[in-house]
This record gives sequence, structure tokens and C-alpha cells, in this order.
Amino acid sequence: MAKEKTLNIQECSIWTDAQKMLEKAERDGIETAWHRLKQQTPHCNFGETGVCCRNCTMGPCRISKKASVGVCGADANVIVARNFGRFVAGGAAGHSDHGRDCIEALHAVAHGQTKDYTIKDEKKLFRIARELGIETEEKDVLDVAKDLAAEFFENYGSTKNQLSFICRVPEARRKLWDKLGITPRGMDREIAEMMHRTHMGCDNDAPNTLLHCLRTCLADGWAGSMIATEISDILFGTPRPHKAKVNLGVLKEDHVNILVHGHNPIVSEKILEAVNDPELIALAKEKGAKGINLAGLCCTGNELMMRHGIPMAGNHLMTELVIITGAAELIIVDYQCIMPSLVQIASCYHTKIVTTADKARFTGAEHVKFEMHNGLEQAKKVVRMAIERYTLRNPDRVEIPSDPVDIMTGFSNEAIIDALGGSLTPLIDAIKAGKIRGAVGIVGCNNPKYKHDYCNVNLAKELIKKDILVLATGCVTTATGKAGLLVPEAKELAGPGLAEICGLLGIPPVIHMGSCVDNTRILQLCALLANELGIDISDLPVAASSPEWYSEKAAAIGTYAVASGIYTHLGHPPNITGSEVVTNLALSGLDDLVGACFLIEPDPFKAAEKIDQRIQQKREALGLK
Ligand code: SF4
Ligand code: MSK
Repeated sequence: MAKEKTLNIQECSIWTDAQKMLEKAERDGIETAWHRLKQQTPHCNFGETGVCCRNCTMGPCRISKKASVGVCGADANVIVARNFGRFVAGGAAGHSDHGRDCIEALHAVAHGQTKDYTIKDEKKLFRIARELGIETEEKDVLDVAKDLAAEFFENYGSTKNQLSFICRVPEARRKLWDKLGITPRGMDREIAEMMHRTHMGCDNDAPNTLLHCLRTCLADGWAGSMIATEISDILFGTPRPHKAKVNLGVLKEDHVNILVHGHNPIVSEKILEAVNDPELIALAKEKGAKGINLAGLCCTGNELMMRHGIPMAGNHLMTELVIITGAAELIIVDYQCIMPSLVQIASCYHTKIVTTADKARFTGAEHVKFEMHNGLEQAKKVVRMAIERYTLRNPDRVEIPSDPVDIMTGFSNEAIIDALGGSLTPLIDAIKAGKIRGAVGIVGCNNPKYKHDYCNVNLAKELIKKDILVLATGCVTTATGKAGLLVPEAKELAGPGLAEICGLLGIPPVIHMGSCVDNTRILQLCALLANELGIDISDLPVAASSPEWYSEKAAAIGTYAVASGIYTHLGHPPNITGSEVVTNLALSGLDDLVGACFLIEPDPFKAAEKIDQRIQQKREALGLK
């Protein structure tokens, strides 16, 4: 399979488990994302700077010295803004459609359409219902669930014209959004309007298009993603702190290894149930294995790890490498961030790839459709398939490259508030006293353009040294976990103030708050802090960062963070640099409009300095030392 065997493996990843698997990939003749990146480099400059337009068949057009406008007359600013608009609309659509699936699940449970799923956190169901003004007095759990599902469905259309969780947004921010005309109205509405605006002959004013980017992404942050998180907690339990393990060492040589990959816990929760079925464990033993081992990848992995401590095999760039261990019997996927290459690589080993969602099918994979009424039955079928694959494993090709690393996970906002004794006051006091100087959410992906996890890990290390608490989600979790930063003992690597607070609370200086959609936990935490202090989110000494991002979803997250008032660092810019207007707005103009903007800095050490300066400015503006 591999055409290119000249990778400088030491430069591909900071991890020995990844390096060893890349060496094995080259021995086994397997091509990975790193090999394919070499084939794709140098990238097309028009695409990279965002000045290529394919929005109609008078084109495609591209802006160059020779042609400053497209056939229709659109200039670089218009084209770049439109492309970015469609890019973030894609990300917002991904998260919010995931959210819609969660609402459908809640609806099905409430209406008795499934026996496979139940409500695990009734307290949270009632609390959120009350928060949204739903009558709960003397009402049955399922009746409350019905009303909450109906309320959430309304966030997607335009009948209500207002998002439910707008009630969480600090008043000053709400007023600002209203003034700018960017208060999101409905999830689907903003995405559809973005597609409409970017059709030929509609929104031909780049700043105006950019404002709608903010609105679309705000709908993602305060509706699509937030709904996904809250319903997942209601259906599967609100995470609480506990221990887990990470890296490829979580695979077990003598077990049937099953990996879950994707984002939505609706599938993975049933797989977890099925792997604990005594009949299936007995079947695995009959086939010569000692048992069944379940591990996670990417964000579905984060979901299972946050709630149940299921070990995490790896983040985005590890998803191909896990197959190369030769010890993965089956990878079951739902949607998002699943490289199509997995099917090709799996075909070189005994690994089976199973898809579960009609909207995310992969040629060559086996499709086992999961629906609300048959989740457990399908999960058992898939586990049986994995057990059968174990008999095909070639022990001579197995190499599990490392020992797992311990981590602490499960920091929902509820868990954080409990750890603080029931209120945010101790956290606010620690911030005021300068023991914790601020907080940064480091979130997002891997991208083979970077040395895998180099920026994710070094940025986190630099920030905690500066007494800045780091909140990790998505693929950054595995990175910081592998680096030993997700255990309370990592306080030794933090500055004295943060170390003292971590010691008092028994928490790590980098705390794991979940998957990509769970960035809304961070958003909500910021809103809670701002509301408690009577200020806007943009006044808080906080920032966000996605050092090695790659996806449309990450761009949507960064954009809703900025629009919510959170200064946001990216390791590299989106494809916008072909427009001065769009680039200037992103890097500074938005600061005047929404009190936050993007920082682009590929070097994690310099990024840490710049984020630190921003946090210091915010502290001084609040009159803090
Ligand atoms: Fe070219 Fe305009 Fe059509 Fe884009 S919309 S492809 S710039 S003619
Ligand atoms: S999985 S969006 S690579 S974080 Fe959420 Fe990881 Fe980024 Fe996908």
C-alpha cells in the first residue's frame, strides 16, 4: 500500500507508541495520513488562502494577479468570506445534527419507543426542565422528558425564534448580540441562511457575511452542541471524577479488542453494555480469548471515558495506528473524524470496520444500522462479529507498543461545583487572589502538518506553569493525558498558586471536560462565572485554544468562542488569508465588535506568552493583581 517510505518518523509524533506503529506501518507496507500528506504537499495556494470559488458553473474562479475578481465580479474578500461561511456552517451542522440525534433519542425514551435506553440522571432532567421554564411539579419523569424534547426540537426551526439556552448568556452579551444583529434564532435556520447568503448574487459584503458566521456558530455553541451535551448527561449519566488509562497500551494482547470511534454515545453506550454480557464473554473465552476489552478513540472515546472510565487508545492521528498493532478485532464508528483510510488499512489486517449511521457509511465497511428500538441487539451482533475476528488474528503481526498512562477524568460542571463545595466561590476567590491567574480551554484535534501533539502538550505545560488552569476536551485530552498532565500529581509541573489549589482539591492542573460537543461545558462555566461576578464573558481572564485543529467543527467552535467573548488561539489560520478584510477582522476587528478575536501562532511557547499577556490584561482591567 505504501508508496512513500521516507517519513522522518521522529518528526511525525512526540509519542513512542505512534513512532513504533509508524515504523511497523512502513515494514507492513501501510500508508498513513503522514504519507498521504507528503503526496499532497505543497498544497494548492488558491485553496489554502481561500480565494478559489466553486459556487457556480460560470466558474470555478480563482483570484490571482491576473484576475482580481471572478466571472460574476466577486472579489477575494467576498469569496473568502463565503468560503469561510460554508466551512463553519459545515462544522455547526455536524455538531447540531448530533444534537438532533440526541433529542430524537430523548423523545423516543419519553414516548416509550425504546426499551434499550432510559433516563440515567433524573435530577439533571428536572433541573434543566425547570431552568427552561418547563412545569415539573407533580409530573412524571417521562412527561418532563417529553416536554424537554419538544422544547429542544424547537431550537432547530424558526417557530420559536429563540434558543432555549439563551437564558444562560450574561445579559451584557445578549444585549451586544442584539445590537449587532447576531443573536441566533434557530439552529437549522442559521445554517440554511448561511448557505443562502453564500449563493451567487446574495451577500456580497464580507464583513456582513462574517457576522452571519458568528450567528451560525453561536447557534452551534448555545444550542446544537449544548443540547447534545445536556441530553447525553440525562440519558447516560452526568460525569463524575474517576480514573482511566490512555495510549495504545490499553489494548490487550490476550483479549478481543473492540474500539469505538466517532462522537455520539448512543452507539458506544450499547457496545459497553454488550461487552459485559456474560454470554458474549463466555463466547470470547470459547474462542480462546481471556475476555473482551473495550477501548475508545477520539470523542466517542471521550464520552465513554468521562462517564465510565473506559480506556482511551488514542486521538485522531492514532486511529490508523491502532489497526497497525494487529490487535484490533473491530472498530465500530458512528460519525465525524473517521478517516476513510481506516477501511483500506483494516483490509491489510484482520480488523473489521462497522458503520452504524446511514449518514456515515464507508465503502468496504460492514453496515449495522443502529436505531433507538434495536441498539442493544445490534450492539450484541457487532460484539459477536468482533469475537469471530479474534480467531483470524495473526499473533506474529501483533505489536502493542507501550504501557498505558493513568489519568483522571469526569469533570462535568456539576462535578467541578461539587468539588468546590457546592458553589463557584472558592474558584472565584482563587482567581481573585491570583493563585489561579486564569483558565484556558485547550481543545480540538491533531493535524499531520504538526508534529503530533507537540503543540497540544507544550501549550498546556507552559500555561499551567503560569498558574493558568487548563480545561481539556476532544483529542487534546489524550495528548495531555499521555503527557501525564491529567493526574493530581501533575501539580508538580504547575506554578505555585495553581499547584496549591490542585493540592487542596485533589485535582490535576489540566482537567478533562469531555468531547468536542462538551466544549459547551466550558462555555457554560464561563457564563456561570461571568453571571456570578456580574460581568460579561469577555471581561473574564480566560481564553481558548486549538493548537493542532483540522476540522470544520473546530472552526465553528473557535468562532462561537470568539463571538461569546473568549479570546481564541489557533495554531494556523483557516483558509482566509487571501482576504485582507476577513483576516483583519478575525485577528483584530472582532475585538472591537465582540470583545474577543483570534490569535494565530504555530509556536506553543510564543502562544502561551501571548495568551498569558491577554489574561494579564483582563486581570488588570478587573482590578486584580
Ligand atoms: Fe466564479 Fe462568482 Fe461563480 Fe464563484 S460565484 S464560481 S466567483 S462566477
Ligand atoms: S474528535 S473534531 S479530531 S477533537 Fe471530536 Fe478529535 Fe477534532 Fe475530531
